[in-house]
Amino acid sequence: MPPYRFSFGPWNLSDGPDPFGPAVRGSFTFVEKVKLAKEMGFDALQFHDDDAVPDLDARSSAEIVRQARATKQILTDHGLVAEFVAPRLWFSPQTIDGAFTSNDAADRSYALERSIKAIDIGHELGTNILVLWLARDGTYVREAKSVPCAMRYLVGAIDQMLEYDKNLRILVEPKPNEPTDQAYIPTVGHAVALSYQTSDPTRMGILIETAHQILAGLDPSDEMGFALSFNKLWSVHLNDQSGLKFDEDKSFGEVDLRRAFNQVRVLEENNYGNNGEYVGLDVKALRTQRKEVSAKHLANSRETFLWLLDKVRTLNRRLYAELVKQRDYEELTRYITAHLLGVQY
Ligand code: XLS
Ligand code: MG
Repeated sequence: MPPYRFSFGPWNLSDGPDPFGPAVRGSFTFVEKVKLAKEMGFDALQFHDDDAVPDLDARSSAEIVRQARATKQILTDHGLVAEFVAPRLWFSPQTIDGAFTSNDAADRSYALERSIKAIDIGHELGTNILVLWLARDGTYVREAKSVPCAMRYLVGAIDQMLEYDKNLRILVEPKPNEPTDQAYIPTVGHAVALSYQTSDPTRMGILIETAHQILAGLDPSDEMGFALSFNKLWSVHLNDQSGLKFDEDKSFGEVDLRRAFNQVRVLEENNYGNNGEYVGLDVKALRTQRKEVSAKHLANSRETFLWLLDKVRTLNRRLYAELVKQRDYEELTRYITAHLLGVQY
């Protein structure tokens, strides 16, 4: 059994702005973030394209390659690798109405070109994984777009990426809302269905984020099990979420420990990681943290995963199977509660 390997993105270490107020602490430089990742026991970093190449839209292809190589060198110098690159398709004026599903053909071309740049950056960073979080591909007003038409645009763009790089693997990260009112690929089921519409479903996988499943009213561990049953769970963004509100990206397990336990259980029971998949954390530091303690959420989330892994591995599997056989689920839930609390059972 290979040990689990962990990753996060540079955006998970921030100076604390939110939509209602500015930064509240100093920022870490990229090199400081890489050092922190290594110190905290992480193995890889995840990248938005412009985390690796700042000011991407303003740069020539030669500059993009040069900057991406410099970023890769920093990773190598610190013993880390890149897990994936994700094009930032939600920031520029050209993505206001969506990226691949914008009603404007010029904007759709921008989204594809930007994604191709992200693929090129991935080459330089040594990863063939592209993550698509389809942030603005959806609507605020239902009548604004045609869904079948939007799906044709989306599949067409994905096919062009798959054609551009024959080794590329694309992971769709579904999320039901925010920033849009309704997203077009809101759930894991939609992402699986989308993958089968593309020219090469074998190169299409899913990244499941805990909070996004909760926002969709679904159970994260069941969604992981569903994707695993199609061999499509190729990355995760573990975090936590308190109910149906904005995407909180809380530390893993800090809202609902039992829900976190079940995510670790499903990953462990289905050999997640055996094909090189990482345990990614997409967690946000509380705005109230001072800078010197503003990386704890990452170390804590990783440690909680390992604590829960121990709980999964020390389950009394004979008792578990017997209770399922007896269909005594009341006793099963009691046993799990006792086990999580460390109560002698
Ligand atoms: C936002 C997403 C984002 C992606 C990476 O809700 O979780 O952080 O994971 O682009
Ligand atoms: Mg995420």
